Amino acid sequence: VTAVMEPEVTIFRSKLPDIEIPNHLPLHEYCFARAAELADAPCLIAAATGKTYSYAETHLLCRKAAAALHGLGVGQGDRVMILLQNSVEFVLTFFGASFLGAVTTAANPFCTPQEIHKQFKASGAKLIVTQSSYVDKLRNEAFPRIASAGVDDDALTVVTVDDVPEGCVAFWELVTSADEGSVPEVSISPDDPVALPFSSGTTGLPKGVVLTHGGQVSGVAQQVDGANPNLYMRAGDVALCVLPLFHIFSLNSVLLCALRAGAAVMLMPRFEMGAMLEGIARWRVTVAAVVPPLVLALAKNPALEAHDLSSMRIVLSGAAPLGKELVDALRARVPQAVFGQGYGMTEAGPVLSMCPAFAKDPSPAKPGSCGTVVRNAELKVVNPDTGLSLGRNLPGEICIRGPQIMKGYLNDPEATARTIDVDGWLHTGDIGYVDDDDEVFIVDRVKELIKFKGFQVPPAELEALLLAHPAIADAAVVPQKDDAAGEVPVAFVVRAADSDIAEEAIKEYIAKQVVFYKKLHKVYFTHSIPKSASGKILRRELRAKLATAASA
Ligand code: 4UU
Repeated sequence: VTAVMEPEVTIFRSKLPDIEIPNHLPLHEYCFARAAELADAPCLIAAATGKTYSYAETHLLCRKAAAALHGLGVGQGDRVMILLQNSVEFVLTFFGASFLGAVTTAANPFCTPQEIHKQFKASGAKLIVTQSSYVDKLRNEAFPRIASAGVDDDALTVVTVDDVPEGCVAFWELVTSADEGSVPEVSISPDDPVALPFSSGTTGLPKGVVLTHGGQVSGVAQQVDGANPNLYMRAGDVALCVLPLFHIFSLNSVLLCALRAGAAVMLMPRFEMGAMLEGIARWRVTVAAVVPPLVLALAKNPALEAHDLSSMRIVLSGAAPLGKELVDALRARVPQAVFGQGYGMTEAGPVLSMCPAFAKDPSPAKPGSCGTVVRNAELKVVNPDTGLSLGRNLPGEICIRGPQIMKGYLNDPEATARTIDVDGWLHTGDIGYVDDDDEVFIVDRVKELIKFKGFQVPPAELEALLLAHPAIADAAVVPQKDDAAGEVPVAFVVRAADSDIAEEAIKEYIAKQVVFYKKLHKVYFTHSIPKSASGKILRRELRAKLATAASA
């Protein structure tokens, strides 16, 4: 008998020691653990109104929101959809649902009715919290009829945070009158879902990513807990929350981490340069989570000089690659701040690695690095073709394992099995390497995903729309490099026989059906789409075609 050789696996771990993670706690209990101690400290700051809420007020309002949702029929395991910009109401709904053992799925309110409906349907949400201006999107025929008197079994309950259009329920009226003592006692297990963001992962259409209480507690603890937190925030810090909370970067690394650390969260409903700079100066923002296009906008903006940004201590960039030149351009204008990157993926809970220069006891990070793997987790790099583990400095697919990763995709065991292998490794579809100093560098992406300013653009979604057009015989959507957005989606299209459909017509056809960042920036007509024997689009070939065209 010949012994089967176990292939050797190189596992990379954090340079910081592992910590104790209280992941038996429900997420709300974990995040508000110091609510009593910090009762009068600022917790939420609504930048738009200037209103601030202390930890005691926020905690109380979250429990009132739970009671209000419960009164509307929301119970353990139910899904609540949030269709809001960053706001106090977003936070209250998220934690209100958490208290009940319910699950929130947040969507971009700028999405089209069709896009929102897909997530609504897939998530099985029974109630939507939104603002009055978005209600018309829900009057689309795809949605169930909006209940006319609050609770009604077949109808959709729509709660609005401002005005109350016909059939909708007033958020604040319910929340202020709710009795926080009426929140039912629920027993929440660490394995229970708490959040359901949507992501296309490495392939296909957007899928519900099941993030659990225990997983989110772990993911937050890996960043901000322990004697030497990797992302050091404390009471007195003010975190800028301008990235949308429906995306996991902002939800997890800003909101949840800041609350756990006892910091205040300055909520901005949208990105508007002037308001953001004023907010940073007025509320003395210390920690800013940003995406590379925001760094670009800041670096180029002359208004920066007119604002006092001296409070800024940490600038954490993520969701897309951040170039060294860009950092240098901004660093000169905010010299006292530490710049660095986090590397995250919705399915990974989300953070895989974080800049060690953000730690309480900091260590330096090189330009372009995404920091070191978070604590209590394992990272490996594998050859994407053979799956064999690679050593230092060798690029391959990054895989992560730990208590923070998703439980799986909602109702999609096949997609889950393709992403998390039997040994518990989550395959990211990112190509990167770990250097001699344990720093992670991302160099490429083998998955289909396109990222426009950090927003997900799933090619499969656009391809399905293109193929539904009678004048289009075949199509493929791939990323094209772009200075401002990082990447933009472009299409290769095979016209149907006898069709002479023009580029503009195709772009308009798509633009009508999708949110702004999924719009096609270019259509290339071609005679065929390169495919493998099994029918998979050879995206690498198309990307190479674009690259040669660009350099020609
Ligand atoms: C190069 O983008 C995210 C989450 C980002 C995040 C979260 C918490 C960053 C820092 C943080 O603290 O999630 P998704 O699911 O929208 O997109 C995931 C993909 C990754 O697989 C990778 O391809 O976005 C890309 N990405 C990055 N690429 C994410 N961060 C980076 C990065 N550099 N720093």
